[in-house]
Amino acid sequence: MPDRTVIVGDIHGCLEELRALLGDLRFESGRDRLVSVGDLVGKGPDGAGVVRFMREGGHEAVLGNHDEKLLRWRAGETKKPLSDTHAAHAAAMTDADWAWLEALPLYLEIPELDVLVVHAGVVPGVPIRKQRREDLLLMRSLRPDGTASPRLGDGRLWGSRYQGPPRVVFGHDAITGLQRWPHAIGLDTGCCYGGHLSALVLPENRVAQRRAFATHAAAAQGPLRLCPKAELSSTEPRPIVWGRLENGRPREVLVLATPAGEPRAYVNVCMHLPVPLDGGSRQFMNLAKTHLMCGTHGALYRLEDGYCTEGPCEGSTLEALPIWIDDDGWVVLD
Ligand code: FES
Ligand SMILES: [Mn+2]
Repeated sequence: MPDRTVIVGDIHGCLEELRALLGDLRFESGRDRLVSVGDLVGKGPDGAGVVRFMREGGHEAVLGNHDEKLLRWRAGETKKPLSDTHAAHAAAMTDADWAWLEALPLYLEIPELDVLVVHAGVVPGVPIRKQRREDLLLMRSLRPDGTASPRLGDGRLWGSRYQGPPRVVFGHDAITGLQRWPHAIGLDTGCCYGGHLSALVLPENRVAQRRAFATHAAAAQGPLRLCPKAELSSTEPRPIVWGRLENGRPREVLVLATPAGEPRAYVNVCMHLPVPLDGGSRQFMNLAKTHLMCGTHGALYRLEDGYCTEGPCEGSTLEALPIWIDDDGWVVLD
């Protein structure tokens, strides 16, 4: 049995912070055991370096949703293009790194400490072998009916309802941050966003933290699951506040369907002057409902591609955000 087991929260490519944290702890390979809650890659500077560090050190991890995203992309299971950081991490990985990532389990039991490690969470009362894969990878809260939701605000944080045993150690929720529940502890403290890298040190049962050396990723949220595709309309764009504009102000996104039924998401800022298309009126389209329209000087934008066909900014294009349909038919904004 190792002297200490160190379970570290979402690393997201923050290799330098990981090294520093282990240095603070005087971590010794061979004597101590290092386990990651997953999400080794994406967002931060060096996901491939983190994978290599874990692999070469003989350390352990469970699979996170961002790790899975790379694997699915590599296997050709998703049409959605990778973000720039994910693509850079994927490009820097060796065959040995891929093989190691592919072999990661969805959960890790450490019976001698009465601990279960998962990436996102578990549904209380359901044995670990019966948990759904997507819940283990994505859940954050429990709806009133007890089912898992990947979102915050759909109900209670799942850890608040979990009775144990075993004690569950998890990550995935940088928005909530450090979570200490009687039988669960959440360790994602947003290192890649300029927060902290956190680790639970057992059996001491203390949390060690290292402040991020930099803000590596924009403080955007993870993917936002919006609604079933069928609920999108080509005549009534749905305004959603999501993320921030470059000037730090909240960003509004108009989500709609093209006449052919394809989902699109455009930032609600005119290409002529930086004002919202509707100018506060909540009328985003022309009267004929064929185009998005800027109410200030009447610029018309095509639904298909955001291209301005008429008006002072003719020839420019609305800023589009990546959007795709999840396996369950939901529209996801990334
Ligand atoms: S500000 Fe939108 S068309 Fe002029
Ligand atoms: Mn995650």
